[in-house]
Amino acid sequence: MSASVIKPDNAVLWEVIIVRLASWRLVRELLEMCDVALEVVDIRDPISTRSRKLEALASNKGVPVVVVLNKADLIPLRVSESWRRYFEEYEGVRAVYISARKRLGTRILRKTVKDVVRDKSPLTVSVFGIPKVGKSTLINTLKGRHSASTSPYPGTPGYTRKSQLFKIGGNIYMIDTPGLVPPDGKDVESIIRSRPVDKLDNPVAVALKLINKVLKYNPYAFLQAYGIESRVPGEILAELARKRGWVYRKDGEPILHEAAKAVIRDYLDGKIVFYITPQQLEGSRSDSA
Ligand SMILES: Nc1nc2c(ncn2[C@@H]2O[C@H](COP(=O)(O)OP(=O)(O)O)[C@@H](O)[C@H]2O)c(=O)[nH]1
Ligand SMILES: [Mg+2]
Repeated sequence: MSASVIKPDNAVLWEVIIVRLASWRLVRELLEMCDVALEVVDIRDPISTRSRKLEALASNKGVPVVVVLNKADLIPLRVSESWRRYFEEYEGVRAVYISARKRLGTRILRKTVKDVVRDKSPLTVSVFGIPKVGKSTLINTLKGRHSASTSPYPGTPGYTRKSQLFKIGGNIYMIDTPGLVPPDGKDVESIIRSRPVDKLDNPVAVALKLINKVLKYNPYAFLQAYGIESRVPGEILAELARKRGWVYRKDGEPILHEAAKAVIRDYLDGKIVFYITPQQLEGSRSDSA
């Protein structure tokens, strides 16, 4: 099929499909090359930002996984600790919490990596995870201050040949190309990470879902972030649009999709205070849609 056959409105979808296929291929290649897989997740909602498919692939290949609960600077320490215990005790997976941005927890991460593979030295680790969990930030943190930035969309099969190994302490080496894992699941978390915010089909619908999720765990989130008292998702979007001056010139009506994109971006950036605890997760298992 030639590229011209693809209709413009399908172009984004095609892009997503192609990136997905290339991503899994790269993930498999990286798994072949490493001794330990670091699965980076967002500690604010680790269950929705993990990839069961990645974990299954790693397990099939006999590669141990260490779950890296990243962005711990955004949540209380006791909650970070309880997530670590949840993964280790309840799921039987090694887990560490860190802040890649603040460079906290990397020593315990190195120690854990050595611990899961005791009989091998040197060791090679590779970093995996869905978009926006902090893979690149972690890689740069582990490499040190003066490292080059990495490409967000590795996609070609030969890509890993261009990647480099970095010594990150002891006898541990890291592959500097992150394994971008396509998000799975129908959770709103997967949707907002499946493509750039500007390319979402219906940002308003997605933002409404996201606002509902946030309010469930933090009723004050939008008061804290924007000074908006309403707890009605549609009203929150409308009020944010008006506050920012995003209104149609003709009739002064709020431009909801602009507000929706702002909310999604602020959420991904950690500007909206939100996190789930393992205890809340247990409570919401039955009623989650
Ligand atoms: N607060 C906080 N933000 C982080 C941390 N690590 C990454 N981020 C932010 O999360 C966003 C995505 O990070 P990036 O490394 O590009 O994620 P990637 O898509 O997985 O490579 C960026 O805005 C980072 O600054 C962290 O430990 N704490
Ligand atoms: Mg990246």
